[in-house]
Amino acid sequence: MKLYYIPTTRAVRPRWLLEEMGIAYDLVRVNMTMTKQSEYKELHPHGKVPVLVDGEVTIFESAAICTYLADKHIEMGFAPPLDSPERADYQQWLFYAAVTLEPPVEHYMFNVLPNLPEKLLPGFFRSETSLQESRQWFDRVAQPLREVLVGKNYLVANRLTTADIVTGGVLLWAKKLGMLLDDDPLTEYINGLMQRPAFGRADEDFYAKIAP
Ligand SMILES: N[C@@H](CCC(=O)N[C@@H](CS)C(=O)NCC(=O)O)C(=O)O
Repeated sequence: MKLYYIPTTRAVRPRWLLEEMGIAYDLVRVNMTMTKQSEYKELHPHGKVPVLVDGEVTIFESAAICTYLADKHIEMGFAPPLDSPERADYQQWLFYAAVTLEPPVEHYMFNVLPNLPEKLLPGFFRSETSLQESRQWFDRVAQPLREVLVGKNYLVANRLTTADIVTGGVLLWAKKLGMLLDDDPLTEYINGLMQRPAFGRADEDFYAKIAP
């Protein structure tokens, strides 16, 4: 099994899950030049990471890779069984993380990262107002997450699932970018996830790259 990977990116999510699962994989470190070559675009049409190649299966999109792995090894408990009532909650938080929680964090990041290509964020979108708007946007969409996590370490079934890994992947960026205050319940949640040994192994270079 091969995971195409760039440190500090969304590729950390499936790597973290693979480390939690303890299954063997080859980490293929690429860079943003290699991902734009036609050979790589056969794996990922947009030239992005992560991509997982597992035998006959080639799959991209970090959340899809995580759910693929969790379902393939469902006996390991990183996804609730298909017929369990927890499955709905699990899918809800997974989609929420990828579709609702991530956009304001990405928008904030684009505003603070130096040297971002103009095509990704034209200069006129980069402003103090835009920064504040993405912070308010994040605070608003994160509220249900704060509420559901009261008294809990994990989102679903009182154990780590890929819903936590994808949500954690988004909150890692939020933490790294300084979007989380110390007294935000999300800080306690993400700090707890980061203490997991598998996370440490997956994110050895967490602070390596995108620091301004
Ligand atoms: N929704 C996709 C986003 C993939 C994505 O944008 N990956 C970024 C890193 S986080 C990337 O590969 N960027 C390289 C580039 O644009 O050249 C996912 O979750 O996998």
